[in-house]
Amino acid sequence: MSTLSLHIGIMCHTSLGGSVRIARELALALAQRGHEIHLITPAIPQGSWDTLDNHLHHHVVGSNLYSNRHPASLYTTWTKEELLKFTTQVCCIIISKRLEILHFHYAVPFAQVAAHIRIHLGDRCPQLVGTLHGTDVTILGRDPVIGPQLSSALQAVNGLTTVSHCYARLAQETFCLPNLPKVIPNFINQTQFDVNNVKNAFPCQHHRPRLIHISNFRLVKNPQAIAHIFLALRQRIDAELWLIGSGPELPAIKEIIERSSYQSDVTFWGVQKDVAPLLAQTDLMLITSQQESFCLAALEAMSLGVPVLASKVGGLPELIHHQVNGLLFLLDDLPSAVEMAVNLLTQPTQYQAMRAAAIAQAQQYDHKKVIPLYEDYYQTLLNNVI
Ligand code: GMT
Repeated sequence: MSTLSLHIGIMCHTSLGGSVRIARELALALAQRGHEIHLITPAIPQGSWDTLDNHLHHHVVGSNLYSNRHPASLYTTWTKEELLKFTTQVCCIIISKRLEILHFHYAVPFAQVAAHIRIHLGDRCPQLVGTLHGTDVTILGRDPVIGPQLSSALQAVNGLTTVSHCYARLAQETFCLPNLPKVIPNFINQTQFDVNNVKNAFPCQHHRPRLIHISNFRLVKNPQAIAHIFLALRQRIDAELWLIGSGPELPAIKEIIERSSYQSDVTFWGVQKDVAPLLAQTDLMLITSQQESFCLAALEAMSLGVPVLASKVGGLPELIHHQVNGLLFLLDDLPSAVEMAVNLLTQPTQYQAMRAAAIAQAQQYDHKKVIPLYEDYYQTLLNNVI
């Protein structure tokens, strides 16, 4: 379907995490394809956000709602005043910039904002699109108070998407949706995660196996299991662990590591703006999440030829095919995870095959393939085909 240049608003949080990354990358990619994009956030972002396109405009509205908050936490418990102020300002942007589409990423509180906008603007309301990313479905959607409110707010939108088939089914069930949300998977810009292009910022000689975990270290990522897997593996083979990111569970992991004899084998890199140069120097990514709608970090690793060992939850089996392009273990079966990691890291032929398969799989999720799916979806909504 060919797409005319559209005026699109994209609303997202500013914390560390995949939904924000996807919203920003989508905004930039759409702007580069000639659409007029208005990225709308409730705060000044953590770190600098490069907005390298004339068609991309960033509006920080509300009262800088993220100041003094942990960079990994999603601030979802807005007061009525915060909601009203944000909604009023977004309505002004919609009218002054003639937005045809307003697309929010993460349901709380943006589905409520969207529902209010529909009431405020009536016939002048643009097409409202929402993308459900993860804990907005699994944790907030199941909350006895927030869940029903969210369900009702989602009735106001014209279109809903999710990032995996598993989450589409889960969202339909959780929110009693009449239709399955459209599945548009997460994506990466392959040029940023291309093993051939990554500038080796920290050149190293041939190294012992290096495991990596990248996350916002929230409880849902079950990150203490990373420490347990690594320490059990380390007793069997010489290896090191790199931890990238920050979040509420990080101190607990540090404590586990510091109590062990392998403290010097673990590097805490903290939050990194550009993870690709580090990721490219590692051999296996560990994911231990209790829930995961997609796992963008896994896709980034695969794109760089780093196989992923992950818990078999949520959308992960749609990306990772066990024993083909990565490894899956049953949640909490840490001994199996250790066994699989040791086997893979000690069998070069199997490792090379899995690495090649991971790269091939990641190529299916390049932004050049996925962004047109969003454009088509917008166009379909504007044509009132849905
Ligand atoms: O819902 C969350 O936990 C936060 C959210 C985020 O903003 O990082 O993460 C979700 O969205 C990402 C982008 O679609 C997905 O890659 C993550 O799998 C998903 N996290 C969870 O489902 C726990």
